[in-house]
Amino acid sequence: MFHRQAAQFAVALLGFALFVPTSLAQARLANVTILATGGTIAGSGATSTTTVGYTAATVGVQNLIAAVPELAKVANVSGEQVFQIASENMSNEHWLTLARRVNTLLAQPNVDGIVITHGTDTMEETAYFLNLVVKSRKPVVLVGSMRPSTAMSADGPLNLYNAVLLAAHPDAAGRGVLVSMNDQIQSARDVTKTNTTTTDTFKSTDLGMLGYIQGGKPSFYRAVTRKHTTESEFDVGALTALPQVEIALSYANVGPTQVEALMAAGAKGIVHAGVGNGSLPARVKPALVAARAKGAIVVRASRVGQGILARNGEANDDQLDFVVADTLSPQKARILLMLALTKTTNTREIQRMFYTY
Ligand code: DAS
Repeated sequence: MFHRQAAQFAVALLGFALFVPTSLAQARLANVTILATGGTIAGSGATSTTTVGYTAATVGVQNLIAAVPELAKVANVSGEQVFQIASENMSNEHWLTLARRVNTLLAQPNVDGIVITHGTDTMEETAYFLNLVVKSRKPVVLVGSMRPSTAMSADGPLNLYNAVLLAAHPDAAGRGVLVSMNDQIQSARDVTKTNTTTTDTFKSTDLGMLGYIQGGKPSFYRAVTRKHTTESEFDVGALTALPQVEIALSYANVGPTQVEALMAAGAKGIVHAGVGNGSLPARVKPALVAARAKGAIVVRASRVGQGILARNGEANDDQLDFVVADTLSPQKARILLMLALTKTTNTREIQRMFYTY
């Protein structure tokens, strides 16, 4: 009898001895919430070689987490399915919902970081929007994949693992919203999708990525210089909608039709994606002048993709009362102008914002 009790006590002691370190280890891990929105990372195809022509946004967040059991070694992970969409369908309303959920979660002391799984088509836009409205220094990391989860050499699982370990790492705090793909760390402000299908598609070209993730460790080599998150003057708290801002693309032989149609549709701001250094084609300029005269804010941007959009360079912005986009792409200039219009219609103030964020 005594021997049996002694054996039971020994087993219990062993179990406790094993339990304590495990629970202590778990207790030491950061708490990371994964907010799933859809995209290819949640996509599935008919065969293992289907890397185009698959269906995006079919796999739920719990299955994404279950597919990478190694996540439990780098963070205490929980998941929420916020949306389940291909990101070409992302809308202003989705952004407001997502931003509110992010800010609510990050205000909780038991949430240390957030990973957002997202389609790659508009990931750079969602990332920049959140970069301007998240009210926390805690890490927010967007991640996606270029191959569906069913494909040979799918990039989603390792991308998700790296994104979670980045969101759990103290070095990622205070750097603005991050995009983590292909073992690289990019800033929300400067990253853009550069290839339709390859896994190295996200780049920050001229201005450079922030660092790498290698062997389960993030290493930062540069930092962003523009304001973001807790330094931002923008707040989505009370907003029920974002002002309508549209983009007009210029090209050889372009006419005024786009600008006129966008104004007729109620645009409060027009981003002109001009050729070269934001040049205004002779047939488009009058339409933009008319738009300004009706109270719309006009931002000169460039379709080129790199470089500073020089104020008073290809047009007399002082005289036209236009704003220039600095180094923001047309799609990101649209986001900043939408948020700017929630604060002011003063073009000098808006130009300051384009030189600040
Ligand atoms: N349609 C693309 C999207 O959802 C798929 C992807 O690349 O994530 O953005």
